[in-house]
Amino acid sequence: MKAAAVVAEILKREGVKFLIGYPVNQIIEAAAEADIRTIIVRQERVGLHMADALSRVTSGDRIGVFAMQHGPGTENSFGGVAQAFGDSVPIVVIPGGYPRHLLNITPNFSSWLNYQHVTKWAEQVIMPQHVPDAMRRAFTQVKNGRPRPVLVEIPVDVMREEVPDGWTYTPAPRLRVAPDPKAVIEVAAALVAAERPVIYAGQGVHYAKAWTQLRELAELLEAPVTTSLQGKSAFPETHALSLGSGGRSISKQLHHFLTNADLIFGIGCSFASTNYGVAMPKGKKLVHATLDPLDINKDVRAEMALVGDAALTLDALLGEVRDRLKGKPRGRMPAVTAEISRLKTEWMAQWMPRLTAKSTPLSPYRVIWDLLHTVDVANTIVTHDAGSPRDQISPFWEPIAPLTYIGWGKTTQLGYGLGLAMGAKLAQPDKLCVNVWGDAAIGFTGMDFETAVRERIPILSVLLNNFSMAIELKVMATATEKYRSTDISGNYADMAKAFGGWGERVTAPDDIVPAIKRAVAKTREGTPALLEFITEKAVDFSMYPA
Ligand SMILES: Cc1ncc(C[n+]2csc(CCOP(=O)(O)OP(=O)(O)O)c2C)c(N)n1
Ligand SMILES: [Mg+2]
Repeated sequence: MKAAAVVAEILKREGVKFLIGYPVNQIIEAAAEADIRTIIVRQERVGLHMADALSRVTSGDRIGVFAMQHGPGTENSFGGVAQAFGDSVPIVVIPGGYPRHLLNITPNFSSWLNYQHVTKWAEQVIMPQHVPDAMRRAFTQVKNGRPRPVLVEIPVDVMREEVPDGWTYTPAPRLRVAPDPKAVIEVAAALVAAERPVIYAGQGVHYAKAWTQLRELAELLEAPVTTSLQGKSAFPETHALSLGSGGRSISKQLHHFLTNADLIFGIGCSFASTNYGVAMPKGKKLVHATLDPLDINKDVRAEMALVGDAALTLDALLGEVRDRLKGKPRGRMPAVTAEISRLKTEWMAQWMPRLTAKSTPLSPYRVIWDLLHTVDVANTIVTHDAGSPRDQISPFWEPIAPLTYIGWGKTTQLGYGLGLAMGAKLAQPDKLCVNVWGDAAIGFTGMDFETAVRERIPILSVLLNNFSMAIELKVMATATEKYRSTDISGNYADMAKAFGGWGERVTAPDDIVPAIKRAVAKTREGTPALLEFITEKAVDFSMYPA
């Protein structure tokens, strides 16, 4: 077998159903020959985002794989891999490499050299017989430890060479690590002793599928729960103990409870400093449970820490906490939930005029509110984009089922959301998959709406078009006044139609819900839909301090 065919066969054994890619890479043809569906995008970055979502919405049970050509393909892919690295997403990237006699000669782009800092594992295969070894290493790394991209660069001449018969491949195992039992006892004691604990859940809970344990711990401790953007949907936000998710904009109840907490317990989170995550107030007792010791004592000082898989960690903690409480809850639930409910009522009263506004151009909050109340939330996967749409949707969207919100933002590349929605739809074809984005974001990756049409990936794209980079108005006042530097133009509903999709431009508040219903119906028929809502240049966010 040729090396490219061996790679395809190994992907099959690893359970890969889709190879997302952009030519030329011999693995694309080899994958098709092996009956792996090949999906071709319009630019590499979007394909990587699709692979990324595939891994995210399957908790890493299925790993997204992307292949591209040496030179321009590898150069143009950098953003997609860097975004996955920033947000800790496990994907396998298989770039072609220059032929061996030119492989590491300037100015030829070396993936192995250049991707070192945005992958957890990168290698070059220079002998065809070592393809199975390289793939075993890559899949073992991507399935274990902290999720992050891995890369195997295979020179084009190696791809064409024969791998001698007798090669073998066994799918890489997924191994779990449990925390130190002694440390678990100390942390359980601290959790029980805390008067006003808050639980902060990250995406480690998603990858470990530890949703039930998270809920059990919260109910046992009668403690409120929030999440990072990446962890959003790990805890039902309609639960009486939910404070909503963290992010750049947050709820009033989250701000209040974090400010008044005596202990914050982070589970499956990095606590990394970021503009797109709620900051931990100073002077709190922080307990940090996470998979990667790299994050312990990095951006925040942890008074106590546990290293291990989130499910095993929560299982161990539940046992210890139950022993301590001896089946007797402390009776805090009514007071805690009443306090959350009172603050939530105040907060919603403050935002209701924006969420139900009848004004034109449309309030982006009204569009989001109507979307939330028109779709079947439990069976919808939604993702935001960089810019105002993220900060407008994330505090108000209340997921009720795990993995129904793809949150992101350790780095925030405009245009990421489209590929995420498409990758989610590939993995979960029965769910409505939605990306909510602004007109700056669509400028980056909008061409790949054509991919959704051509590859029959019927997503719903919700565009908040305010003909502007509204979020930049404040910092570009002079450039805007003198040169109109924040202005953008375009008719994206027409663009969607030109690509063969469903497109509608919506300008009146009463048309929002009917348009959403029509678009959802179109996706059910197999046609991707783009709803272009003409919105105001809103820059009001639920931020604390304002
Ligand atoms: C690739 C990339 N470049 C630059 C930015 C910085 N940035 C964040 S939001 C934004 C403008 C957002 O405009 P739009 O999507 O139209 O949303 P609006 O604020 O108008 O609602 C820019 C330039 C980014 N996030 N990603
Ligand atoms: Mg805009």
